[in-house]
Amino acid sequence: MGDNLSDLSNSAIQEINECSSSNDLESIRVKYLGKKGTVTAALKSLSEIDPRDRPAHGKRINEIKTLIQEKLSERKASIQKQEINQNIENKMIDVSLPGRVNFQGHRHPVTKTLLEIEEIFYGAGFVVEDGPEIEDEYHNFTALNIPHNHPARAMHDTFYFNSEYLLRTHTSPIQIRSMEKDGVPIRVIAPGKVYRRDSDITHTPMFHQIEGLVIDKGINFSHLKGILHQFINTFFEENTDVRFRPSYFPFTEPSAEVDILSKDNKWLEILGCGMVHPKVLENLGINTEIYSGYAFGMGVERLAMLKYGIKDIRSFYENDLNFLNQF
Ligand code: 2U9
Repeated sequence: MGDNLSDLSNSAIQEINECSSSNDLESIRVKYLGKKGTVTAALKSLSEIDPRDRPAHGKRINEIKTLIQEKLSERKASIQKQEINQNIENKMIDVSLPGRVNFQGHRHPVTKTLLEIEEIFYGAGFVVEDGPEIEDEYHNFTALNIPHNHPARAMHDTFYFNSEYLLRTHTSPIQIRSMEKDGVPIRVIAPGKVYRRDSDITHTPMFHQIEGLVIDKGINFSHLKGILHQFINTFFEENTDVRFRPSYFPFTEPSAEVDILSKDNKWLEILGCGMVHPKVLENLGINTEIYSGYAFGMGVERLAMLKYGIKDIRSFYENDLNFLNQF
């Protein structure tokens, strides 16, 4: 019996010492000290032994019980300490690791180009004007010397809502409205979205234009050439060769298209311009004996394509981050 008790005590202590988790330690407690545990069973079996040996045995079993309890609580404390340290270590933050990179957004290349163009004209004394994208056919066409049945109406591939309202096909109506509001003299640029039923490598149904208009006493074509040379050299950041090629627009007379000489010696069209047609001024009740003016218009996407060497205008509107992040 004595040997059995010693074995019991030794194996309990060994198991406790070798145990490394709170859960396993609890299993050991149940195994020895639980209701059906070995030590409990030994105490219960005291009644079966010789009554003269009972006190000594009882004392010995109780000593073992106390010893196991002590060892259990010692081990429990040390395991808990270990587990806490382990926890701290697992959750430790390595402050030397590089931080998470936050995705930083930026302006769309078309917006960037538009603001850049605006800035150049703002610096040359132009006021920036805004206007509605849904226009009536008077402000989009008639006031600009494009009457009903004029072939230019067909050229514009217009999105119509009904016989009167449409999506503006150019930003010119902004300037008509500016003159209706403030009269002349006027020196404005009109940037914004315009819409045409057109889609291919160089056309999207929505694109951006910037138009300019100057009406004052004694304005002539040399003023127009001066401002456009100044703009082109600032925008393309170098001395660019420029040529003015005769053209036709219903709202300007004479009219011209402006080309720049590319690095591979090709003339590239970048904008259109001209002296404002007297009919347009007369429509607004402006005395053409006193006032004259020039106007110009350019496509913002086209200018961005020329500046950054982009081949397909549709890439601006595909939301491909690899494309957009280049800018
Ligand atoms: C008023 C009078 C005249 C604006 C002008 C152009 C020439 C022109 C095109 C450039 C490329 C349109 O985006 S594009 O396809 N524009 O060539 N625009 S003169 O003339 C005006 C504007 C307002 C009152």
